[in-house]
Amino acid sequence: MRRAWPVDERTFDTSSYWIGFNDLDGKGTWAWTDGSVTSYTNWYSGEPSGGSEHCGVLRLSSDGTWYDASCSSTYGYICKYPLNTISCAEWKRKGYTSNVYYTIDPDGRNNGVDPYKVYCDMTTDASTGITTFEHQEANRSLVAGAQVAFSFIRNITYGAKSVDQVATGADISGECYQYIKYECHHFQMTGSTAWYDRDGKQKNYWGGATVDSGQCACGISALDKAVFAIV
Ligand SMILES: [Ca+2]
Ligand SMILES: [Ca+2]
Repeated sequence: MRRAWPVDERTFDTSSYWIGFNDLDGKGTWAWTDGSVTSYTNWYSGEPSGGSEHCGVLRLSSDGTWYDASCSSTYGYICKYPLNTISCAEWKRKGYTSNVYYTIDPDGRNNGVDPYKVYCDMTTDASTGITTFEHQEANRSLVAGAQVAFSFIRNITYGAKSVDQVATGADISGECYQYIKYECHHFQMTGSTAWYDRDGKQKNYWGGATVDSGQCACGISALDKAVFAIV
């Protein structure tokens, strides 16, 4: 059975929505825009009233029942899309290739975290879609006046998404990465700087360094040179 789809009322300032149901075939047969015909309808009493009205509208003010209206009227619209899509990669497999926001639910419908919107990069990698979790710290932060170790702290948040939602999305990903760049000068990194993972565990290694090495990339490359010198 086909039902009316949920309406995001924040998106449209209107109470009527085109639903893609019409009888424009000239035979008076009501069908969806993809050509499919359904036995399920939800017409308001007395509708469709016909005449010059050939396009179906859903009205929130009438409990979501349908009316036929003139196809040239301006209303909001409701689009059909697959439910239970877990990632941008799956959206792409389903044929969606635009770089826009999509709704994903990494741990499945009616299970775990609620669905949420992410930006899908469908073009950088031709073979898959990349799920992007945007956060508020994409730009450099000026650190002023922090003298004591660990005295400057920056929390990273991902918009309206909870840590569990982001973590669930990361957990199902084949690869997942996030850059944290440390650009301070004349400051001792070891024992003075750290980042914290989703569980609050302190991590003391930085970009390009081995996990838990307590190093940054330049520390690792300097170590490599020393080893080669000995050999
Ligand atoms: Ca009507
Ligand atoms: Ca879920």
